Amino acid sequence: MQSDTRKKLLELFSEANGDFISGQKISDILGCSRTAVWKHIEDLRKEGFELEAVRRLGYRIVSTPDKITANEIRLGLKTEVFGQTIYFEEEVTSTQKMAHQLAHEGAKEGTIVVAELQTAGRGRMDRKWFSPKGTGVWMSLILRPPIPPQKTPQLTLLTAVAIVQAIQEVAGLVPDIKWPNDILINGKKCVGILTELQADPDRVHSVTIGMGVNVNHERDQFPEDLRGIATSLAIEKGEKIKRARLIQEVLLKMETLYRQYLQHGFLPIKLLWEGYAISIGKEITARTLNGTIRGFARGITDEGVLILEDHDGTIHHIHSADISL
Ligand code: BTX
Repeated sequence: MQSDTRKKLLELFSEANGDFISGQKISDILGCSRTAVWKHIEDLRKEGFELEAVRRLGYRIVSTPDKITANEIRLGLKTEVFGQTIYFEEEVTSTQKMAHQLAHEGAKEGTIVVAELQTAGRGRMDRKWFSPKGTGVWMSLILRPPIPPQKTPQLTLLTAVAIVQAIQEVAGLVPDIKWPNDILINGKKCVGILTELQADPDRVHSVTIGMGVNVNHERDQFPEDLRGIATSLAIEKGEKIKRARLIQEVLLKMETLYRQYLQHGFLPIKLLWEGYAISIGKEITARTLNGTIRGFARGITDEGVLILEDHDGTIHHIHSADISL
């Protein structure tokens, strides 16, 4: 369909606000035959629009497709900096990889890279992140915080709080955070966060925060090995969520928290984070590169490091680990 015909047709449906428009009216306004109208409607269906056709009444739009394009993200974005520069790709190996390159070339703070599909999405420690087409939010955000490199793990916790708040706002679900970067609903992971930095020993050049949110996956869309441990917002909510809307809200919450963080430090973020954390006060197992420790999670330090007390009463500071409850 020619893009101006498509635009006119979408405008007509938008003005109709969910009501029927007769085929005759569409054909008059678009200046084409009734058969051509029918073809245009079929084209929209192929693009993911749900349209109802009723004899004598005409056509009405039931739902628009859940596409994420740069325009969908921009329309209604309430931030000042985050997401104001958008790189959108239908397919990338990893948004992190592309964002690193852009950061290296001098991309501004707040630049985002978003893709519909990642062929090599990655998690921490070179693990894989399952990132199929059209169902998730696969996004990387470039930051240039004036903080020393050892403080960057705090940004992972800040991101977790922002995503939890955005999910609450958009989907009405209340997820839990498991230190440091898992966001769970009903015990299953629906979000992964990967914070990577380019830095000298005393100065951060850029931080790239990768966020993967399972939004509209159905249960059988997950590969078998993830089915028992992963979930999506749609599975938990029982209905689909508009991904562009979620992206806008994540960016807004992140920008607000990031400003607060630069002005007042980590304490306000830490307090919010503790309010969502499930592991604090519980007995947990931490698998680190140096071995496994079992004990009680006593909290996090002002740096965002996990404090673990083992059964001998020894206190361990855990910088990086996988946690199980
Ligand atoms: P992680 O190392 O904490 O989690 C990775 C582990 O999570 C995998 O080993 C697997 O068991 C499980 N897993 C893989 N895919 C999924 C999924 N879709 N849902 C739930 N569990 C899964 C978490 O690492 C950090 C992930 C960041 C992903 C984003 S997407 C945008 C950006 N680009 C990129 O390449 N990575 C980030």
